[in-house]
Amino acid sequence: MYRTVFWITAALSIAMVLGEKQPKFEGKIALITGAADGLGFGCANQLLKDGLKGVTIIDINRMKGKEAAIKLNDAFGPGRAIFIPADISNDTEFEVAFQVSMKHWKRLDIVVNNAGIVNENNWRLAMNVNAIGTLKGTLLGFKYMSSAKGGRGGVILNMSSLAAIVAPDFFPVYTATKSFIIGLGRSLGQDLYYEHNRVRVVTLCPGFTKTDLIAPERFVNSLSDALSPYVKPSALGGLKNFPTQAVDNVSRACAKVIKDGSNGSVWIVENDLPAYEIIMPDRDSMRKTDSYDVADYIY
Ligand SMILES: *[C@@H]1O[C@H](CO)[C@@H](O)[C@H](O)[C@H]1NC(C)=O
Ligand SMILES: *[C@@H]1O[C@H](CO)[C@@H](O)[C@H](O)[C@H]1NC(C)=O
Ligand SMILES: *[C@@H]1O[C@H](CO)[C@@H](O)[C@H](O)[C@H]1NC(C)=O
Ligand SMILES: CC(=O)N[C@H]1CO[C@H](CO)[C@@H](O)[C@@H]1O
Repeated sequence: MYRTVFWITAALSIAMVLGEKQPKFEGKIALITGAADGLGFGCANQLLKDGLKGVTIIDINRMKGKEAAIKLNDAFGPGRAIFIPADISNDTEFEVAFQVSMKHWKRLDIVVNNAGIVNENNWRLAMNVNAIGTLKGTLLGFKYMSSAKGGRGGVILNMSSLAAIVAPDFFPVYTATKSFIIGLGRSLGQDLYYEHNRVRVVTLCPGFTKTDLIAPERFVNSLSDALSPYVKPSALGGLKNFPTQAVDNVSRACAKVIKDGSNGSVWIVENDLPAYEIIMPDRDSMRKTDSYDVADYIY
């Protein structure tokens, strides 16, 4: 509770200091995974609204993916969105999707690694999609955008989750996969890579958002009670107690962080408020001061 109040206050004050700048993406091309619906679709929609020239939607769901491209072309004009079906946990399919996108648009400026699932029972699949899929997407983003490899540079946004920061008890595998994304982004986002490749890597951690992922019945069924009978009740309590936010508001945060996020930066968006950047604490400040016994040091 205190934490929530703190974050809201922090978010409000940062929002007031920064003001709301309108991001602009004229002439730019984005590739977004898991964009047939939910956050990925919302982010595609927002980037086009902010002037993006074109978007490639990657998704495993062919029917929804096609519909998504049609919806975007209806809203923003023909030829603004294409759909390429691919399973991002399959390296071959994922890379072919990048190649087809490059052939079509002749350029790439923004990659959003958004595809993610909750599946605590099939945890290997969750790892493959959320962690390995994002890593592969990041490496492909570097391959096709790096100025060291003939590209123009660009931005990679990896979708993590507030779960990676607060570690709720009801989905440890999801939490771990989203933590992987933060670690990768913080390391790969540093100047060592940025100066060489001109590819910024930024990470966004949304709180609970009104997508299919958290429709209560589906959500609870994607969890595992193998290690505790209280997992599902805890999750239902969590859904009730964590405020859920609108996709549109997270989509605005997506565009903002792509536009303004510095290399390696990590952002939270929650409670329908503007996104705010977080700073990882210095490790000395993380030391629990009474965690050792003086006797341990005397021989
Ligand atoms: C990956 O995708 C390719 C092309 O669709 C397919 O031939 C291959 O069997 C897939 N690999 C796996 C492990 O599913
Ligand atoms: C996200 O960003 C990090 C840092 O750039 C990168 O290492 C990672 O591969 C990207 N994707 C994931 C899932 O972390
Ligand atoms: C987005 O957040 C604002 C408050 O910041 C809220 O008034 C609005 O309803 C939210 N958008 C949607 C679509 O719910
Ligand atoms: C060029 C650039 O923006 N570099 C920044 C990358 O991130 C580090 C750490 O956050 C900054 O110190 C650099 O200025």
